[in-house]
Amino acid sequence: MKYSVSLLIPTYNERDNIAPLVERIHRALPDGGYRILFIDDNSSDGTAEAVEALAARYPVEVKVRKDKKGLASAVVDGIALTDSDVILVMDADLQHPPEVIPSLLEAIDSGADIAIGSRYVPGGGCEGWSLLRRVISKGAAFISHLLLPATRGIKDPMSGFFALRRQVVADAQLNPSGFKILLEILMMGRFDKAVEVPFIFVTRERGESKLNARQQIDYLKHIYSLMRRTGELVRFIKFCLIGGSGVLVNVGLYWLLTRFAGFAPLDNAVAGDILSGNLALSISIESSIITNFLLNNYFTFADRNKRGLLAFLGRLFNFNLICLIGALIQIGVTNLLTLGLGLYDLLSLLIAVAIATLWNYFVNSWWTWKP
Ligand SMILES: Nc1nc2c(ncn2[C@@H]2O[C@H](COP(=O)(O)OP(=O)(O)OP(=O)(O)O)[C@@H](O)[C@H]2O)c(=O)[nH]1
Ligand SMILES: [Mg+2]
Repeated sequence: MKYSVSLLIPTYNERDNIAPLVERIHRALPDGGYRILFIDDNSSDGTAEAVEALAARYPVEVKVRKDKKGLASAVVDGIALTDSDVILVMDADLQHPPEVIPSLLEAIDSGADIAIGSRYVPGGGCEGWSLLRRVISKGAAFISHLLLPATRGIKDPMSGFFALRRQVVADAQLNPSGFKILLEILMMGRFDKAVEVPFIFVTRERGESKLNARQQIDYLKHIYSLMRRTGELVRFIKFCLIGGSGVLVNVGLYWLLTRFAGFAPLDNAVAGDILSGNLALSISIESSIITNFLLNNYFTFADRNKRGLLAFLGRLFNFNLICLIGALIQIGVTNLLTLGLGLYDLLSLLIAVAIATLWNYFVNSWWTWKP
């Protein structure tokens, strides 16, 4: 029998939450048409038995996995074990209010491929979070926006409360680690329209949180893995290699101009020659910016290369501006580290180059070559 929506709920030691959760879902979806699949990682507190005790009265079942493979992988297994057209994922601990489920399903009905329960759109929020947890959560979303450009349009890519059409993940190679299954789906799935539906992430009343410092590390590993699998890491490496090629253009052209083209080298300049040497320097710097721009435009960001002369010139202008600011950052950091902190000058310069490269890459990727 086919149900129109499968609710996938990963559990680990959530016994006392099961009955209140199922009852609230039942009240939120009075017309039925859903089935709940709990994916339990062999909880020791009798979570699976609590689900089975409800099976006579509600459309629930539980799949118990022998090993504790984690929340995100539980959802992937749940997707494979169901066949409904619509899938909804939520936590078991009632932090995701079941009363929001109809709004998520309505969004899907109205044409969204993914409907995300979002804490970061107007009307959404987190109840009782410490400042530290807020900062960590916002910081995590920022890291995702920075490193995984496809998540930029979504304010809460870390949410664990969402609904989607099965076709979004039908051909996707999902291989998540840790907690953030939505991130995996946003990056690896196929969809046109994702919408965010506000909800308040309430405090857990029963059972214990499984969130700990290890999850933060796992999160970073997951981001890195997604960067690798979606080509974002290769993009960054290309950008760095092109940056290196720019140094060659810069130095090489200065050498050509001052040794063979009549410009005066700066090292043995007499008063009037300083201008000539600096002109050679400026020409070589700008030339390297232009070659870097062209290579990045047709190589690193070929997929974001909007057509048209005006757009091209706009990008060239942005790139110049960002590189100029990058150069100022480099000067500032080198001075700060050497004069302020007494660091060896070449080491300061190396650190400054790394910081300026990150600046150049991320601002250009965010602005010049907008996805
Ligand atoms: N199957 C499975 N489920 C898990 C695992 N870890 C956590 N869960 C479930 O995933 C959901 C979210 O876990 P929580 O510990 O509540 O994490 P959180 O909501 O981000 O953090 P808190 O706000 O502190 O509760 C809950 O339903 C957990 O029972 C796991 O290793 N395997
Ligand atoms: Mg929780």
